[in-house]
Amino acid sequence: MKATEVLDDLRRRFPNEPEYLQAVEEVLTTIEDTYNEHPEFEKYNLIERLCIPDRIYSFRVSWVDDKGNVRNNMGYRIQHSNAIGPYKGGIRFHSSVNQSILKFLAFEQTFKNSLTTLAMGGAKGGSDFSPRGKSDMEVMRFCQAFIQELWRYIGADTDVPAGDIGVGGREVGYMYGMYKKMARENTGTFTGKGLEFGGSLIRPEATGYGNVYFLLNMLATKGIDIKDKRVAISGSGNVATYTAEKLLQLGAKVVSLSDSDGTVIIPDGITQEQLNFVFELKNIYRGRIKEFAEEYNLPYYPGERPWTKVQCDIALPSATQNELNGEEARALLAGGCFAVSEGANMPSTPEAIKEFLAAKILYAPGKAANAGGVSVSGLEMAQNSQKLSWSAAEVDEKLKSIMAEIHRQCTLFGKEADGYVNYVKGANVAGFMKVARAMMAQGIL
Ligand code: NDP
Ligand code: 2IT
Repeated sequence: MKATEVLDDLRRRFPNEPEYLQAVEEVLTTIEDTYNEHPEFEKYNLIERLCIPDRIYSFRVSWVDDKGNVRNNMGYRIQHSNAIGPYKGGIRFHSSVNQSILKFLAFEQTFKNSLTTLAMGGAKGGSDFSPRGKSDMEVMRFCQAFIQELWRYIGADTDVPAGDIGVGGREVGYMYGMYKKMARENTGTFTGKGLEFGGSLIRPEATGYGNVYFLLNMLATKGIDIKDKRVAISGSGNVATYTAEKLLQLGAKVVSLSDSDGTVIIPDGITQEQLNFVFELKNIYRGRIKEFAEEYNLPYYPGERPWTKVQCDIALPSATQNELNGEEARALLAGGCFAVSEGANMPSTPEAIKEFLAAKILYAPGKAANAGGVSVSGLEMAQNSQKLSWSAAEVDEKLKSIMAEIHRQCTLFGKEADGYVNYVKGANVAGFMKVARAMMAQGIL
């Protein structure tokens, strides 16, 4: 089948999975020319095999809350592709989680991991459990119940989960603890672990820092200095806060943060003291960004996203999928925004992407720009295998060179006749070709 025929077929078979179809459409429409140059791929029905996950585990997770009520959530693990290495990808805990969202994330992860230069296949898992408002004990009981079901399908050389929305160091610790107990092994299945039990330095920082490193690579192609640039960030979780930290170190001005309740604007740019407050608020007190706005008397917009609320040179969406639409993209462009680099997975809607590409600004899709997180996860796996731990400087150096290499691959496959680099096409073609070659070499599985 041709790439577009596969897409039509998937639309017919999975009509209730809009996020999955959105991610697949973006990839298939950009790799079509490359695919058509390889008739051998069609013979092996490679595209269809690459779009449909290898397998999906779904299960009920029952746990007891602090009041003694029995609660039930759904749990999932999508093992999308292990063509180039063990299944690898995060776990998301959020009330919105469903099979479509996890299928889109596992699909994206496969291409992202391919770009990292490391040997990792693609996977994603999660639950519609929301850690918001839950006590530590409730979170622990949930994580334990989730792993009692999942543990038999994962392992250091088969499938290695990590964090994502709603899953940070605390949740990984609880899950890894139960995994180790059930599996009777301590080989590092899970990345993002605590430093005391096999975690890697720089893993918490890696996605945010990596996105900034990718941005620096893009800016360098135009000779632009990041210093004093106004940067709008959405979200205030792991990715957003470490993005802000790196930007601050480089002298840029972070003019917004947000959460699912609203947006705070920091007109003159966040200070180190203010950022420390956000880190503590989010990681220790698990508070809301509104409390940060109140503490420093900053403008706060309930229910709003940053994009139309503040002028910026650069936008780094770092919260969730489809959080930046066509209208917001137009507003950003009208305000002079010249670079967008995605910390989140698929934050820009297809309409927003069209606007960015038509305006020929620097636009990096998540699968390239946010690959620093999973890259350092890969480095954590390498350290675990060696029973060694590397210094922060060593890991940071490797992260920088991986992001530079991803940028190089995007440029190689994404440069258009007029010199404009289409990073969407570049990332998709580069990610696809490696996985496709590995699949061809290994036969029909
Ligand atoms: P966190 O849970 O640490 O933070 C998520 C942030 O986004 C929070 O501020 C949260 O607000 C906000 N958010 C989540 N869902 C929504 C929603 N539906 N609407 C509006 N705001 C929302 O997650 P991460 O920082 O780890 O993840 C952020 C993004 O980055 C995700 O797209 C994730 O897939 C991606 N990513 C993460 C990596 C990692 O290493 N952690 C690696 C690569 C990509 P609230 O607290 O109110 O929910
Ligand atoms: O979307 C992502 O790349 C992640 N959530 C990180 C995955 C990982 O295995 O570190």
